[in-house]
Amino acid sequence: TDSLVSSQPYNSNKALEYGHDNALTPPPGATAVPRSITLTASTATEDTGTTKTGSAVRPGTNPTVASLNRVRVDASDRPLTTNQGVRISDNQNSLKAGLRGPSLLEDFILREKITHFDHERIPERIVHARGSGAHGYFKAYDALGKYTSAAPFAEEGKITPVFVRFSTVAGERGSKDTARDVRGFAVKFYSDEGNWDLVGNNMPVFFIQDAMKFPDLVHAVKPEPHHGMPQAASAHDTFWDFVSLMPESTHMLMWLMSDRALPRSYRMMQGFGVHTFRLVNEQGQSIFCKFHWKPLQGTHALLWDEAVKISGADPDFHRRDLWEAIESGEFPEWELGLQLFTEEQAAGFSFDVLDATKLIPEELVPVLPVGLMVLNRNPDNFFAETEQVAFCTAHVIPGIDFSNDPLLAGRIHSYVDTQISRLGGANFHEIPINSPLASVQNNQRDGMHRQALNRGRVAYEPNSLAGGCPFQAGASQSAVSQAGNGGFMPFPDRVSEDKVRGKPEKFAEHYLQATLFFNSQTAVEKAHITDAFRFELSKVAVPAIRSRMLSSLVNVCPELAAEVAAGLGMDLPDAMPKAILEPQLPEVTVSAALSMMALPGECGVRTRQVAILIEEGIQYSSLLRLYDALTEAGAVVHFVGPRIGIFTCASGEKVEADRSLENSPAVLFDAAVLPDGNEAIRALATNKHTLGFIKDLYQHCKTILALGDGRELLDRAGVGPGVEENEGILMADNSSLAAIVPEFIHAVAAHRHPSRDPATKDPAS
Ligand code: HDE
Repeated sequence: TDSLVSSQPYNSNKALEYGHDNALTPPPGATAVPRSITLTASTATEDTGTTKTGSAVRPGTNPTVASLNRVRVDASDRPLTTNQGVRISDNQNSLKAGLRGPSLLEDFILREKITHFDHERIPERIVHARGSGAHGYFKAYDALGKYTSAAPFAEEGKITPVFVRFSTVAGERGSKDTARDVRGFAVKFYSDEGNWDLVGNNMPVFFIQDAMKFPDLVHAVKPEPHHGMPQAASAHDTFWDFVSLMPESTHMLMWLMSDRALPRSYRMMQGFGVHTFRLVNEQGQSIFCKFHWKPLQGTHALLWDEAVKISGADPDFHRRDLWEAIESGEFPEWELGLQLFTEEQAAGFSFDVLDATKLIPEELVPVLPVGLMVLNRNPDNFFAETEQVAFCTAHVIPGIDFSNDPLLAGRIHSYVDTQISRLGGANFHEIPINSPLASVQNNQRDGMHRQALNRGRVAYEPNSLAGGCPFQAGASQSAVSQAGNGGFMPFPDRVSEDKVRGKPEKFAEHYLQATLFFNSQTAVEKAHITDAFRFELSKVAVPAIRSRMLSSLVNVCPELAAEVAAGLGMDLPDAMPKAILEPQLPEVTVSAALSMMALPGECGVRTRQVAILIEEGIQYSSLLRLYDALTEAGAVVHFVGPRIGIFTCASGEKVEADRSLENSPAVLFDAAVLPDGNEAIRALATNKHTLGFIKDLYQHCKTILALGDGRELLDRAGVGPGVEENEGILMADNSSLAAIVPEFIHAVAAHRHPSRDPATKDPAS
């Protein structure tokens, strides 16, 4: 039949599923759909299925949708075939000589299936193996031609499609999302002048100053090679041995021990290009630049105890969060900002801008907002897109150039190189997720898995047989070339120095910015940093390593070092000798932007997960009111029962629990409501999970609203008499409910209530 011999190898229906190819922004109203993935209390009946998440929302699309069409597969109404397109009659039984006889070697169908399966895996990334990705777009606020000729900034309002991958660093591909770790923040811009990859992290500095040390760093943090432990954790001897011997890592260690290493969501972290880059304009003038991504969702973190428990309850916590937000139309957004500064300014700074262990305080060079990135489409296929995407710092476009940061130099080599073995050869740029939207024509040929059909007999330049094509584009900054049509020209940075192995003088100062970072934190953030050092070092078996690290911390802040030492039951050692005794004085000693509290976000309770506990006999009307108010505000409400399924309220209505206390512990929620209803509360109190659930919410400083009898659960959970005096613990009965709802929503939007944080009260907690 026609459908079996279709001339269209790709998914011809898929385009409809994704809307118009030229629809670059989400359809109107798409971002305003409440994320209800549960049955609404008002419509609950036994036979109603759950509403599909975000079913009302069509993911927004961009030109990458069309470019990927050629490889989209549509199996609907089509038969199973082999890879050669031969229809398969029986996918259950191998070919045998008789029903009980031997299987036959000629069974090419079985052999093809098993052989393909045998080769299904590719090597995981050396670092950043665990990650999640999404499509979206970048929109420039203004034309930036004054600073750069880079295509994404060419015009006000210009839209460039992007693919972004977030990741942890140390863990293997299947490791938990909530490890204490740096997070990767890699953005591929499919610009019309070629692909530009901005491969950054969620912290603005790095452990080391020179690429020469990267393999050592990674060998130290990865599972120890003799026994392969621990997975996705820096809390072990080899890591702390290495970093305590490398004082240049101290500043980054402060970030790693801070709450930045435990993001609540990939959507709630900043991104940084880390290195100093160069922008170059059409006239060939250059300015130094640092890239910043600021999440409009704000910066929020997990507590360590939460992170530990989530890693058991939902190891895919961040992957799920990103996927569900995008599916539901809650498209995460980041503002791109630039710190721009001249070489002359840089020369005057107390630190070296080529040193990736240093940041430039925003008080010294402000961040100029230049555009907005929106992630609005989940991948079709995890492997084909998120796993095969190849980010390379070498992928720059005219207008973007490198500085001489020696760490960046190593990266320019490493990323292309690693893809060659990871993705099986030099043609990884042809994998659909990696191929540019800009056209590609050159004389590179052949290699494993080549897809392009280069035509004709000419594969060299210069040539006359192909009319000299493809021809050199010339220099974009040259007066003779037409503006914008020239090729990539490196900035002609003058070099006249001896060839040496060494470091510039200012690289030797290792502590001032670690101190700046610590002094810029709020009390509770400081307490968490202290706790994190204590925890990590308590896992280090060799006392000399602990002691060496403490001696380094003395140089950052003697009080911090003393608290950590006390927590380890150790004496405080003398300060580690410094490499530079009289460093230049820092320009800035406190920088508000370094605290996570500086970016609370603009999203209120949108996408916040709120649990409403239910049982047989709960009081219905108050729940309904809360449910409606919360979903209206964009929160995701879950009814959590002692089991999943339908429960009957005191007044006869039915409510369905989509989660249970057993399958969804408190750490998976941002806030909870304890229901009203005498009998229900008595039953809930006897459930073995309820009181632990409430204790965790309380300990983790989350918002709790107790309705009527529900407050008895707080007493039973032993969260303390006078608990209602605490921030974020709210009580209401029927008459006061209307007044308390906005207060509750406000409290949930605050993320958590640090004044309740035990870390600030008891350092050894
Ligand atoms: Fe990477 N890094 N890195 N890195 N890195 C990789 O490339 C490397 C560094 C970062 O989602 C690898 O494709 C060297 C800094 C991210 O696919 C590898 C050095 C920063 C990702 C590699 C660094 C990063 C990687 C492994 C020091 C923040 C994941 C797989 C000279 C600015 C990208 C791969 C993704 C991945 C090398 C240091 C960020 C081995 C040699 C600094 C976000 O090539």
